[in-house]
Parts: sequence; structure tokens; C-alpha cells
Amino acid sequence: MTDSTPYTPPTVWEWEQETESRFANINRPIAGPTHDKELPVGKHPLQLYSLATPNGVKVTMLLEELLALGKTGAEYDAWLINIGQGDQFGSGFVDINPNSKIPAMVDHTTTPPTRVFESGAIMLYLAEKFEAFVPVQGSARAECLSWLFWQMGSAPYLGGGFGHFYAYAPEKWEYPINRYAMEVKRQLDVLDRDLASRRFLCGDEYNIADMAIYSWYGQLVLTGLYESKEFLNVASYSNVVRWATEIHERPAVRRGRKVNRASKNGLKERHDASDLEAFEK
Ligand SMILES: N[C@@H](CCC(=O)N[C@@H](CS)C(=O)NCC(=O)O)C(=O)O
Repeated sequence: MTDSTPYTPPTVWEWEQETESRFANINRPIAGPTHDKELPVGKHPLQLYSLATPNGVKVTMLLEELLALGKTGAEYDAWLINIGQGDQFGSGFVDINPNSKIPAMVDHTTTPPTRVFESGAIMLYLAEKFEAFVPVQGSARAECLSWLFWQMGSAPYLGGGFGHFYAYAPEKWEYPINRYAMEVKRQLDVLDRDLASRRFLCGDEYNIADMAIYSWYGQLVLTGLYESKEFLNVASYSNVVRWATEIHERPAVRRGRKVNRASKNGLKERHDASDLEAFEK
């Protein structure tokens, strides 16, 4: 139950433009660009436009894993899209992602260049292009894609649902916090039961499903997205913690997490491996 005044929806919803909220630049009920802005293009075949949120990090993790495997064609330029400042509504970004959300990528090895948006689609595109981190056929592939799409369907309840109401909404309302905490704990239990008998989500092989799910649920249990570790009692999901810790410590994952950070001392753009080395010092 909430103690706020009950809301009676009007017959037709209308947009009351926010001015105060931290999301005033982001929240709007229409798509399309708000301003003209071309995207920069660097020297590498792959151009990534992103930010180090869980949805962004899963792609930089994969690119760094591919490079660590010796796939030199996976060299990339990573450009910062600062969603708090509305960069996702620039015309160049909307051209490569009509949905105006990071991450988005352009592959310049094809003619014409190939745009890819939605993090799951980008991961699958890269894994197939470089023939790594996705099983090629049969039940192993079905299992990997099942978990990959599980992440795409589940994480909005964690970020847009639980994270929004627990950390970002103007007030703490019991009803939505209960609703989404219950769902996120159910999701953690789904993962915990799978990982009780498996080293990685699909078995012995680490693949794009682990990367995608680690970026949300692994970071949730280890670093505490939304400062909710205690509230959600994440330590009780011991199999998830064990699996997340193993992934968290992989050198490529450590590198991937550092790319496209908008914070003052963060690595905003990555154009060469040496950018990261310099940053790591
Ligand atoms: N399903 C999308 C979700 C992407 C997404 O929600 N990105 C957020 C940052 S984590 C964003 O760009 N938000 C900006 C906005 O909503 O305007 C994906 O996996 O790529």
C-alpha cells in the first residue's frame, strides 16, 4: 500500500513537460532527433557510440574479449554518448539507432556500412562475425540465445522498474518498490539455481550470455547497482556471487568496464589499446 493520494487517470494522457527532474532531458513521449549533430568516425572498422552503463559495458567487454583472443579485426573506436545531456537525440545517433538509446555500433567493413542497435543484437553480430563466444549450432546455441534474450527481457524490471523506484523516483513508494524488488529477487533466484550446477550460465563455456547477464546481475551483486545490496540481500545468491566474481576479474572485463565513462576522471573515449593502458596506470 502507498500513502499517496490515489490517481485517477484522465481520459486521454497528455505530456506535462518536466523541468526539475534529473531526467528532464531524457523523458519525452516522442521519438526522433532534437538537434543536428553528425557522429565522429575514427580509424578502426568498428565504431561504437556508447556509455559505461550495464547496457554499454556488455559490448565493450565483448570487444575487449575478442581482442584478447587475437581477433584484431575487433579493434574499435568508442565514442561517448552522454545520455544525461541528450546526445542520444542528435541526428547522427538517431540515424544509427532510431530508438535513441546506447549502445549503437557501425561496422565500416561492409558496403554500405552496417548499423546495429540493441545491445543483444550487437553482441550476437560481433560473436557471429568473429566466430567466438557463441555456440554455432544445436542445443548449445539454443541455450546461449535463451539466456541472452532472458537478459534483454528481464533487465528492464531491474533497471527501469526496481532501480527507478528504489533510487531515482522523487519519493519512495512502497507499492512499486515491493513489486519490483520481488521480481528482481525472483530473477536472481532463477540465475542462482542455474549456476548451482554450472560454472557458467550455459555450462562449461563462457559466452555472450554470461557477459550480458554479468553486466546487469553480476554488477548488481558485486558492486551494488542502486546501492541495494543489503536491501535485496544479494549475498544470499551465493552461486551468482561466485560466477560474477570469476567474470569480474577477467582482464578483458576489467578493461571493458572502463570504456566510455562520463565521470570526471573516466576514460571517455577509447581509440587504441594504449588509451586503456595509460588510463590503468
Ligand atoms: N534494450 C536496449 C536498452 C538500452 C538502454 O536502455 N540504454 C539506456 C542507457 S542504459 C539509454 O540509452 N537511455 C537513454 C534514454 O532513455 O534516453 C539495449 O539493450 O540496448
